[in-house]
Amino acid sequence: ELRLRTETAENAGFEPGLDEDRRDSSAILLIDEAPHSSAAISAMLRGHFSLDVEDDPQAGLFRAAEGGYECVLVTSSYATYDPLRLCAQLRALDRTRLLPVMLVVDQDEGPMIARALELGVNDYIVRPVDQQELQARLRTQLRRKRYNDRLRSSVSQSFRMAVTDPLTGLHNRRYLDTHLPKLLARAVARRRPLSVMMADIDLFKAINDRWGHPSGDDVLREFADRLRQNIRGIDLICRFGGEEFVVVMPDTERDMAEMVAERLRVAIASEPFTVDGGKNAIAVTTSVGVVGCAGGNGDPADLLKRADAALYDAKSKGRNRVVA
Ligand code: GH3
Ligand code: MG
Ligand code: MG
Ligand code: MG
Repeated sequence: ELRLRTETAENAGFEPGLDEDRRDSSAILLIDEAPHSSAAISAMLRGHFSLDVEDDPQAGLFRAAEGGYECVLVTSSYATYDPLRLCAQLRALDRTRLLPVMLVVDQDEGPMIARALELGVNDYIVRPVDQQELQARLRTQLRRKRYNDRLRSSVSQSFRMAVTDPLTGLHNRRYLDTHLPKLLARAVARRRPLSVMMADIDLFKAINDRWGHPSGDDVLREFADRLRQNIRGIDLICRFGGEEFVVVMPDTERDMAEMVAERLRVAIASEPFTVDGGKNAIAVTTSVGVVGCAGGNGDPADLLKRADAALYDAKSKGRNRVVA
């Protein structure tokens, strides 16, 4: 459902031929070793695109990798270098993998074209180069890149949204479900400790009942902030359920996790939560269950079950406490 919506929105923005006049400010890098050839191609593009020329292939590769270009134009007029090798390198580097690459070939270089396309070169043009054709082919590559860039950023935004809890900005349970198994497997494989803490706000239903649901939401947001402030950056924090939070702490012995949990408990209980834009202050406490996985058991479900049991223990012992 998410994906469909994304594609529809993006397709709406992709209108070939409608989105530009004849000038395009996109930066193009021309890599061409032969002065006569690069001068001729430059003349066809100057004033229409923002063009940089590089005569050394290796330097050209570095420049492309430095970023800022929307397309790379490679010519086959090399005396000292295999243009296909350059194209292959442009495809192999992370920084240039997604850059459109266009190849300019001589008329008798037909066999090179198939190999170039197989390498992932996006398009080619055969000499003698026609100015209109070159510009049109470039524009197509630039348009396609813009479209792909937009799509990619919206896909990664959709992905972020899918694993983020909108109320608190913390990771959600879906994120935990995919990452806890990985973290746990890594801990077991490296024989490193890993601890999990499960925190649940005490008598939260009463807070909602007394102060209203929006104030309850304020409490949840503030709780999430205090969690972030008291947990290391490398720990995974997630809103597990309504007023229940799970923290996964890699490389952390249970004793250490218990201290972190106690620090959190105090950070919650010691300072009332302000809600309704500062109008009301609410005393909040939390109960916390802490478990460790000392080597051995790599079952995430079991770890969460034990954390839940410890939390239940903390509740039944009177709340506002940590059970490890
Ligand atoms: P305990 O100390 O045993 O945990 O008691 P409790 O009242 O906190 O536990 P219970 O599970 O009975 O109540 C949790 C409440 O959290 C009930 C539910 O309406 C509320 N809740 C769940 N999600 C949200 C939310 O997003 N916003 C608000 N305001 N309330 C929520
Ligand atoms: Mg409950
Ligand atoms: Mg609760
Ligand atoms: Mg609960």
